[in-house]
Amino acid sequence: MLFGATHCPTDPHRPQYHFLPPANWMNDPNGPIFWQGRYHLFYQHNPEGPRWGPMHWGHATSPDLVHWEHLPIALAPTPGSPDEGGCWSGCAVDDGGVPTLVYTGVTGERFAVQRTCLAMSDDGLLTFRKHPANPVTEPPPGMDLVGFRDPCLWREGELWYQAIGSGIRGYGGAVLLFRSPDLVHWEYLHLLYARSSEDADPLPTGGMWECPQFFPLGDRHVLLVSAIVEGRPGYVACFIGRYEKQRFIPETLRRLDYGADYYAPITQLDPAGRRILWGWSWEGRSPDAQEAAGWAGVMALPRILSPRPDGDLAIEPAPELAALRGRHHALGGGAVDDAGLLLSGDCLEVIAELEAQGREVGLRLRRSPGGEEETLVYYDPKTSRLIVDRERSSLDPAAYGGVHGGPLALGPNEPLRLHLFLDRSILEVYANGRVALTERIYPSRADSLAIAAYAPGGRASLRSLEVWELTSIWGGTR
Ligand code: DQQ
Repeated sequence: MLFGATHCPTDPHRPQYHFLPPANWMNDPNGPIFWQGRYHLFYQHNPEGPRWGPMHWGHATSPDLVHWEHLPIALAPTPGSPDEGGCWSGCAVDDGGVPTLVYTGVTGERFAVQRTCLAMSDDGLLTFRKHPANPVTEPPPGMDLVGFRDPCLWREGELWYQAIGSGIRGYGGAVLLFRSPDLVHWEYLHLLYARSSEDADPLPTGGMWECPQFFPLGDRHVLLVSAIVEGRPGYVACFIGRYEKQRFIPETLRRLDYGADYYAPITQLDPAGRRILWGWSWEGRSPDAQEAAGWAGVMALPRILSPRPDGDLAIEPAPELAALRGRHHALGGGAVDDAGLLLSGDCLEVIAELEAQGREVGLRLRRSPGGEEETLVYYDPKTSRLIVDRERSSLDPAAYGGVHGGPLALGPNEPLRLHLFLDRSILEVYANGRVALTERIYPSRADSLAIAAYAPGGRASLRSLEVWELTSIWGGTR
């Protein structure tokens, strides 16, 4: 089944192996679930245009986590109902054999009324009926909250637990915890966790938390929240800590992804027990450019989260992505001049190992022959950071620049191991198994395709370089 897919081989910025709707707007991934042998993924979708608007749940399915088919829209706002203003984010659960979407119904002026709703499928996730008891959860009386949305559910024994993204007015981001025997009747317990917006050590986490994700990983629990900082969607905060007596006690806090363009992730447990992470990569260009393109929003590649021996989180692209590998190019080790051409392309997977040797080293991507356009990905030993510099990614003033990065402390003999996925306007960078950065770039020149070494004023010592040309996920519609 393929419903009106337009995967535009002629649009130079439209990704070919990242999931996105046939057209128009997408934001958060919603309700990922493995059901009767297939992956199902839903997403916040405005079918009316390439801008945020009345929220629907778009829907797609995959046999392998990699190749996707579009399905009809799963949820649309129902006039006069608790979701008349939109079907906002949430999750999907298996309620004793009935697949059930647990989502945020919004109504009221400026979407001020936010409550949890349910929708069940009786035909294996093709169509959904909304529960007559909707809404099933609303803000506890007496709490002064700035939002109440994005339910995340799990089971403990016979009971369901629901975490809700929120913020306590005048204090900071918060996650509320509810409990239910049947998904319909919910009792408010207490805060799972809240943090002052004044607390900036090591990161400020703002006044409202969207899309909480709470799950065990190894011998710890992880809480992910998409933090609204200074009034705008900011970044994904990742707390690792303990879960005791239905309360979360964080021990560490980091950003989940150090790039500029990653938000509102949701996770699922697959049949093998892996924790799969989906996230939204918003556009890095002006709203006018998005209107002109006719589409906005890309799903970042599925990532596997696992515990690291040092207590941190390992973030790796799902191994299933190897199914996209087409032509393979391998370069042996050796010294390469700065800006020395290695390969070229815009739909590639790259695995490179470079000696760090106390100097800046990395790769130049989407470089034009004269270097007028290029994106830099490199390790800076002075600050022990991995950097993506997109200040010169595009000559188009509609594209946003910026230099972004995250901490990467390489051991004395540890090489820089870059695993890159380049898919036209989206770049995903994974480094040494522990850092991920998602960035959007829009080179304007048709010849901005080269991959070259980055080693300012010297030579890069390359241990190895492997490149695969990746194929489209849309069954030959590339
Ligand atoms: N997007 C949804 C909300 C969520 C926000 C609305 C996060 O449910 O809080 O489209 O991007």
